[in-house]
Amino acid sequence: YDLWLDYSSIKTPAIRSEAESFFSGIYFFGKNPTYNAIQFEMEKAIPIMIGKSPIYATDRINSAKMWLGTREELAQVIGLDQQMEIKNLGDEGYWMGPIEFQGKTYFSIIGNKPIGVLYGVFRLLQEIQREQIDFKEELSDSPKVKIRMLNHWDNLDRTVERGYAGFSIWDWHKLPGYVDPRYIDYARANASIGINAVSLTNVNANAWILRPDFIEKVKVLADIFRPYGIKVYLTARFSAPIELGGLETADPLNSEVAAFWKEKVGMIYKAIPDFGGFVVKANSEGQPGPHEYGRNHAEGANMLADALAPYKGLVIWRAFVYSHEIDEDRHKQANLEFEPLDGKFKENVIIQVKNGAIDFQPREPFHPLFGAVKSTNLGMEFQITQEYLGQATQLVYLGTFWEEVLKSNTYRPKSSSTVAKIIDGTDTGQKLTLMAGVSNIGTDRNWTGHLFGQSNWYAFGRLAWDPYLSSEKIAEEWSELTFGPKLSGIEKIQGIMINSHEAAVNYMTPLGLHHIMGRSHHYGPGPWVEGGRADWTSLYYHRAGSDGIGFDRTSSGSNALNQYAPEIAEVWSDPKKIPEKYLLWFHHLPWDFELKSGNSLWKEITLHYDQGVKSSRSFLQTWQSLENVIDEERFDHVNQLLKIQIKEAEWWRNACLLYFQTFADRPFPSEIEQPE
Ligand code: GCW
Repeated sequence: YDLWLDYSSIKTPAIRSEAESFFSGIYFFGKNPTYNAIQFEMEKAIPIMIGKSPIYATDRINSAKMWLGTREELAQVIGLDQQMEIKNLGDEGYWMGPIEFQGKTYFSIIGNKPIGVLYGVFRLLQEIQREQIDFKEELSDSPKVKIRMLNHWDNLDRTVERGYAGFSIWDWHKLPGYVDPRYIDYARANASIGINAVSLTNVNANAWILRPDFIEKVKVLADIFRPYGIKVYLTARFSAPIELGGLETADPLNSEVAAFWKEKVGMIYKAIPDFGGFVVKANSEGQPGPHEYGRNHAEGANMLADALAPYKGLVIWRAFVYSHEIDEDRHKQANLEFEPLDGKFKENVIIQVKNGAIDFQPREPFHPLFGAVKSTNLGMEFQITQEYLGQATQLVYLGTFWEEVLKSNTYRPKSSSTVAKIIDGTDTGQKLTLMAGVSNIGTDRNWTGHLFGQSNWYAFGRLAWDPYLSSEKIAEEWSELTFGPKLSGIEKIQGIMINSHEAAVNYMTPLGLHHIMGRSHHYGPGPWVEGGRADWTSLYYHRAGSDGIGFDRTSSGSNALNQYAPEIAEVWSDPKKIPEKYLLWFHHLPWDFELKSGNSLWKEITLHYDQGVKSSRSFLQTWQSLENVIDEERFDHVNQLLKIQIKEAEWWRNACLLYFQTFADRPFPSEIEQPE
């Protein structure tokens, strides 16, 4: 339950005694709810870490040993100009280190705003917990992305779309009267990794959330989250003017519709003065939107943006749009709809783009909208919940995958551009930057169903803060905070994490295969799924036949490749040059096509599936070698789940290989375990 905030006793004597000394004279230079949150956290952490309660200093010189405050507050003792470096860290950054003053050393944490101090304190506690702090060193950091947001796909009846960890933690029935302590722990966890925004409700939205009685409930959550620097957003159902307002239309250009939204927004800001804004899914998968009225996404988004602008609220409009009525490769639809609107969105609109063009597949090449537009705010949407990645029974650490996406070279707007440099504004100049992650949180005691699901929540927060961090480093941080830095064999846990995503891709969708999972629940294999709308069938995506397998997205096929920069289109359109992990995403190739290894495509597919199973078995073996060092509860939990994971890997391998063999009409190579 305590996540990575599961504080434990510090073993290194030097760190322990220094911490003890500094924590015996904590002085806050001001008073505000965020400092209260800091105090609350210290009171939780410090007694466990050093066996003594924190002591607060009554004066800033004599009894103080640790100074906490903003740059301006600290100007009472040290000049503002001595702290110029801190100024450049922005509203949320922090600096920490020793300050010498009148012959005495004060370990200090300074931000430009109280929230920076809170982030600094969390960092300090983590460094101590990992037993690697050097109190003599200076340390500073600030976030590279402005809005670091969780998207909950939580329904008002507490079911969670694509949620695998129980029910929604938002207990609408008992709110506003009953405040579950979990809300505070949720805020602590998020603040400890820098998440500063949360959209509470499903993007397949229910208009009721915008009713005054629900806003009263939302207000309670917003009030709890505020000291932790977290802003609340809600999903807006585009047809709410009809459903709630009694209007006959939701046409964004209709004045009554605009008035409806203005009134709603006004009502919300009266209750929640720092409300973040709306997240909107429109004209996708049957959701209402401006297209019903012959209007485009910009006209829809801008109408809401106008209502929110007086309060500095934002519209986060999703680019995940596709419709089977459009006879185009689904891969292409977002670019087809959004590229022509480049420059037409108001400045308080951000277009939130999934990492890939299809839908959170186990592996996807980056979305071609990144780099394709010049004057549109773009934000990233990752999926933390493992909809297509084994849900809550499989250990799949997503840090490595997200790092791969963020590091992808887009070649636009600059030849050196990467996805990270686009979404943090480095290469685009974009100020309003966003990274959103679809939450994997629910009422399960451990929050995420699978213990290692916690690592994905953690990794998301860290990458949103700094999209250039290495996933290995993040795995190190999380595992040390979760299991203790001194756990012998901790590097084995990190090894499992780092290899887990590639393993899942191998036994699910190797070599660029995609969307071949069970229909609609997306759990387990279903390459045979057919019937109904074409783009919800597996056949549409893998296109296996006696002539070969894969989706031709080159100029002889859908030409989706053309939506990427010419440098990419050129290389990837050659099946001999494209990174093989994307091969069948873009090419339809004969079973005998020769790969870099010298193997035929058929053989290579079988080897990947087989390798996936082998890797998952090796994870269990490694885990079991840690039986004596990990507590029984967590050992058993993961042990049982890894056994399920092996079964599921075998299920994937057997189902996919036996199915594809009916087209390939070739034997399985003798070196693999024969599927049955
Ligand atoms: O991944 C798909 C999911 C839908 C989801 C949709 C979306 C919220 O299968 O459940 O709906 O994406 O992102 O809008």
